[in-house]
Amino acid sequence: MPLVPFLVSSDHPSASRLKRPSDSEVNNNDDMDIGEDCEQVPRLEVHGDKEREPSPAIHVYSADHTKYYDSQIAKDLQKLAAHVDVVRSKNGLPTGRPIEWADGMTSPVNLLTPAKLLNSSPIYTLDFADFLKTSAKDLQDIFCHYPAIVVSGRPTRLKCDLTSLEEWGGVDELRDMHDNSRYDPRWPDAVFVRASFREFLETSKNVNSLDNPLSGGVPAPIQLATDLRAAVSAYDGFPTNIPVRIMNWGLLAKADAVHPPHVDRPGTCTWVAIEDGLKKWDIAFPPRETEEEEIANPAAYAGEMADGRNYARGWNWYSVLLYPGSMLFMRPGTVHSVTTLQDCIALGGHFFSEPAIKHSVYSILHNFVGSHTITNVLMDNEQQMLLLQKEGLFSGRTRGT
Ligand SMILES: O=C(O)CCC(=O)C(=O)O
Ligand SMILES: [Fe+2]
Repeated sequence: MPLVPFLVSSDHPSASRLKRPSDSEVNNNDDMDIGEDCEQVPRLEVHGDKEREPSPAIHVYSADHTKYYDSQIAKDLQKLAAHVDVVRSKNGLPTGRPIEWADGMTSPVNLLTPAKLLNSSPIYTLDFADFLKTSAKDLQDIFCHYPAIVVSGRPTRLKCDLTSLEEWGGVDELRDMHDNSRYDPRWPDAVFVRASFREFLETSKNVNSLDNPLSGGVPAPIQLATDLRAAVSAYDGFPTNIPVRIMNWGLLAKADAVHPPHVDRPGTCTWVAIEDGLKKWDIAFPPRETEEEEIANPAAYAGEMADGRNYARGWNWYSVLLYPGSMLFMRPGTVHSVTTLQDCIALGGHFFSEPAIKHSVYSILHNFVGSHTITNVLMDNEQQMLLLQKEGLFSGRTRGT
């Protein structure tokens, strides 16, 4: 699932922390009367106001600076936008509204002269055709140097509609979702509702549906996912008793859904690919000069990160516009927050990657130290799997050639 630690309405910046059962807890509770448990979670009231105040526009550029979108976004994101602008200015990148954007536009515009990112950018960008041509070894080398990679131009197929959602399972089946219009700071669980995909499409409320399991048909890109490479039979001699679990999910979110700062499932890299709609993906990186100390320090992944976005620690935030065809990779433990700008359907998942294994280890450590602060996911199957894979990963046999 997509490790969705905290959920909060766009109107309420201080995150309500929602604890969810980890996969292992769910598995261990097979005998539980699930029906009874679920009755406590109310049904989504499909019709109702979005309860959102308009606020000034935020300027969002795609990672490769070829696209721009101007969004009216919740007030609590203004401070983040100001920090993003400071980082952009420091890197010699444009801020504010480009001449290509006119009032009333509703889709991203292409920028005529995209600015070049400096080499010091933590985000590497390339287009899908180049991504396919790049060898696994070269991509893994890129992942060694860049904590985030954004690919653009990946072909898409799904739409935010019933036909596409039928591929994800019963459209009338009830699922856990978050109705952010129910946000109540005194009762963080108030946002949990049960709703079907059909109701999700019908409602105009600010709803986020994050844990939609996908079959194994959408694997993590194998160039970077050395855990999957390890499983490929072509790797003769790779111990067959090493478990590899497919960790894929689908994201479905209404415009204005905000997901505050968090890190994903301990130890895993994340990939996400937008099929339809728009997301502003905010990513935080420690300053280059203190990077090694920061990523090793559990304090940088605790309350200060969740509540203060580590501004006080000098972390740099980048906002990236993800649009249909965008595909993002993040190393384990990458701090991010997400705002859905237009109703969105996306695919994604987790994987382990040998070039980022140091970050897996740090991420597991931070989650162990701050397990109830920064993520809701307990040490579980994935960590056990990682330890079991360790021998194979370090043998070098999984590294791309
Ligand atoms: O799309 C979202 O709102 C959040 C996605 C994400 O970061 C996650 O599920 O972990
Ligand atoms: Fe996440």
